[in-house]
Amino acid sequence: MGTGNEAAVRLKMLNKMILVRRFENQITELAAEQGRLPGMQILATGQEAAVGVVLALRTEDVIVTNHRSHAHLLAKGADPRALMAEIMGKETGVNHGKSGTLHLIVPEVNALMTSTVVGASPPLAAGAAFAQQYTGSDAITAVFFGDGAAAEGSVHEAMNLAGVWKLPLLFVCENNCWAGAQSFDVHCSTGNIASRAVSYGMPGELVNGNDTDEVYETASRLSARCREGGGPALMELATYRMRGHGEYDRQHYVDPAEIEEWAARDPILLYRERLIEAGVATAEQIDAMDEEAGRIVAEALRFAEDSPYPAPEAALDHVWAEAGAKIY
Ligand SMILES: Cc1ncc(C[n+]2csc(CCOP(=O)(O)OP(=O)(O)O)c2C)c(N)n1
Ligand SMILES: [Mg+2]
Repeated sequence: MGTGNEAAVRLKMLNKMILVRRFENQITELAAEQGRLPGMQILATGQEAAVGVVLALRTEDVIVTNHRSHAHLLAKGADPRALMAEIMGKETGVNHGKSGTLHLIVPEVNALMTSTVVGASPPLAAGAAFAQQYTGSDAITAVFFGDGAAAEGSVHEAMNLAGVWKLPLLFVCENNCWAGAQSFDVHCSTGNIASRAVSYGMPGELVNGNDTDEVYETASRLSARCREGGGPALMELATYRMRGHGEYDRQHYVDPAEIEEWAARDPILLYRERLIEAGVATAEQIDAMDEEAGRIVAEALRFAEDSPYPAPEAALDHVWAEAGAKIY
């Protein structure tokens, strides 16, 4: 897979994945220190190949995501400085410090909503896709949710509605083998999520979620179908949550051999090797890319740390939108 993808796109995907890993490693470090970050820190370490979905989209396309959102948002073009500031609850953050780490919204890049309510993102995304269909827009919506979320009634309702109304909506289930401390086989009777698509009259594809090219190619194909009026589609990324549910979680319930096995399938290492082998980049060029990502993250941290907290009197600003206001 993957040889058909253009070199520029492949380099961009690797670049984004490296930035996401650097960004989240920084959060891991801060989360281990007392009092540095407010709230629960939830990371997508090991799931970075999901950037392939976002890079298959267009700028005007909308994404709706969940609590494990950093890869999606950075890939869509969110500014790492404003994202880090928001995670720290600062005034210069993407939501002026009001959303904190779990409800990040970045309207400038059409990242409409991050919902930490498990299973809430797909119905919200159905609304966005309906708006796109209703206004005759060319844009589509992609929604990210977990394997655990797939068991929620709201997700089935959103899929059914999208199927009935043929909404331009790409459902992206990141099956990372765990939902909190519950393993996939405990909450899913069918062995995979993708096969449920047939119940809603849409295509469903199970892809290797650690293979960036495969993720990108499938997302490109399915999103084109959504855009051409073919209705919704579902893709399931078979991947792995390399860290605990949140940074507080020591994964005492996980067999260490399982983590080791998936570490050997690290999407960034695999993609790095593949691009070197294909002559798309040299090891030195990729190392330079990594160093640059380190600088971007260090600058984001400096910016966030130097920023003030919001003034108490600003607490009610930006809470309501005027009726009829365009919010994305
Ligand atoms: C409606 C609801 N129920 C429970 C929770 C608590 N909770 C937060 S994340 C999570 C697990 C979600 O698992 P999954 O959808 O697989 O996403 P992952 O964390 O693996 O990315 C749970 C149970 C919640 N936030 N919202
Ligand atoms: Mg999960």
